[in-house]
Amino acid sequence: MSEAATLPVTKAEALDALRIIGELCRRYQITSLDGFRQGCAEFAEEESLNVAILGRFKAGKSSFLNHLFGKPLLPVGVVPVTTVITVIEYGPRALAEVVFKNGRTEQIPWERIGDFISETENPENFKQVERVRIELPELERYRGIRFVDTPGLESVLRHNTEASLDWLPKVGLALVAVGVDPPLSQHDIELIRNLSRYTPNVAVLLTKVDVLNELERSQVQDFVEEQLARYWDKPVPLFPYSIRPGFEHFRAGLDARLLSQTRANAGEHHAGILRHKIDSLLAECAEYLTLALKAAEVDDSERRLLRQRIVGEKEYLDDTRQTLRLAARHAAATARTTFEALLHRDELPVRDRLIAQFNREFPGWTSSLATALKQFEDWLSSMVRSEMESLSIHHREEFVQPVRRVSRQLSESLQDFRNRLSERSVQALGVTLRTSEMEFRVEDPKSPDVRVGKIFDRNWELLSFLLPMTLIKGLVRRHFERKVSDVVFINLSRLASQWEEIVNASLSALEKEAIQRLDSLIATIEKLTAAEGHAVAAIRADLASVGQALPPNAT
Ligand SMILES: Nc1nc2c(ncn2[C@@H]2O[C@H](COP(=O)(O)OP(=O)(O)OP(=O)(O)O)[C@@H](O)[C@H]2O)c(=O)[nH]1
Ligand SMILES: [Mg+2]
Repeated sequence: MSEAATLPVTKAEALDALRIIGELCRRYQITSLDGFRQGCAEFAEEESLNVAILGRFKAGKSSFLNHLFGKPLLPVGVVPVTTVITVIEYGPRALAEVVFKNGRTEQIPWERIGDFISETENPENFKQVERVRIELPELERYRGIRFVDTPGLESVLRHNTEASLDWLPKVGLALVAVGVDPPLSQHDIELIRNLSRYTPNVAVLLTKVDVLNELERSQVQDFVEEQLARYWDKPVPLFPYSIRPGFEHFRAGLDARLLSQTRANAGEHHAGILRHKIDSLLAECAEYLTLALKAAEVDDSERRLLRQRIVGEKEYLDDTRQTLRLAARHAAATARTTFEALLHRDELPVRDRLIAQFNREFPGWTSSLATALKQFEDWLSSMVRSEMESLSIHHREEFVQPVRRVSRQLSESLQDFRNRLSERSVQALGVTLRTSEMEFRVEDPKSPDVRVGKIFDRNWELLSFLLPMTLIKGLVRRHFERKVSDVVFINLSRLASQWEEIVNASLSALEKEAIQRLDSLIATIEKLTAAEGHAVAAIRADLASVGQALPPNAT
């Protein structure tokens, strides 16, 4: 897995092959390969080779890079930290640049990158950062390779996992960070399997080995090597590592055995990886065409039946669509009551806090009722706004939770559908269809701009000039206190409804996208299985063109 086992391709050859696959995908409506095709095209254009550090959250990925660079560049910590893809490479002068999802870029001092990369400063990537790019002159020795720090997988923070998995098609060399405790999980194995679709160069970085004594270390190393050998024929190189003093020889070993070689042969590696990616893509494209070919070869009378056997009866498809719709709509229907119940728990504490504060402020509002009214209105409006804003931030995770849950449910339902489709295709025609569901791209809901409603109706103002404050102070205080309670209640409802509106818009976008994906997948299979006998020759020619899209391999 470490060596590129295939003949490298040039950029021009790769782009030619991608053009052929693109044309076939358009003709046969194969939309499932869009993400992979785009990843390959971007990789073909890259000048440098990406060395990506991937793996479970808290495995020590960012710490490893800081240690390698000898500089506390990336934020690290005991809770999930990295929330944004960060690309670090050599540049003639120090530079840090934030690239936002809308394409805007902003240069920042490198000491401020934590404001964009870390989960505490940029929770759930609400700043909508696509990636952060850093150039450092001291990385001259790694010129030609580009390090990529990725958000940790498998934590409860799903957006982090999604950001990393979405990035996989662009991977060059992958270093999978595995902490010694636990040493290698099923998820790590799945990650390596998934990565092998995109690169032949995967290595394991066994982190935090300082917490073990020498005997334990060699036991863990043997265990990890044995496990990896169970899954892959070719050895996956293993690099023990520690950032603690006394373990510098591990850095030197990694540098000599992996990074320096990679750097010296970056161009060759790049070409080998590109070949690997395009070979995988061609193989997957060929599966679709083989399905079309087998369908075209059966009798016309059997074809309809065959399509049904693969795609399923109409009722089954309607049920699948209905399941997707219901998941989104059920969450939408219950959002308001859930949010109100959630905020109801804050009503008393907020009210008590404001009334206590009010009782401290009120004695100072002495001049006239008109002024007291104005002072009260300004004070209450600003206090309520700040309370609502902090509640909105504090409960954000709970407000957006239905969106995350539904996104996961829809993804799982669609992946189940794809798996069944592949099983049915194997049963009917002996052809597998390797399709995997891309994560949903619906943007995270943004927090609302908290609005506070009008505090008073204007009748009070008419009275306010007539009544001297000293006479009515007690009355006014009681009235104001009641007003505080009412305003808190009304604005909690308003906040619930603002979040409901935002969350429901996201849920409805998710529902729409899920149905579109299902329909587009069905359309692909229907198109493929509708191929008739007279199309056999053309499909064979297309399959041959897939086989010849790249110059032949040595192996
Ligand atoms: N003992 C020991 N602790 C380490 C080592 N490397 C990292 N750690 C600790 O492991 C914790 C996680 O480190 P990070 O570098 O933030 O891990 P990460 O994989 O980047 O985490 P995410 O960005 O959240 O996915 C921190 O508390 C580090 O101090 C090591 O070599 N030895
Ligand atoms: Mg990190």
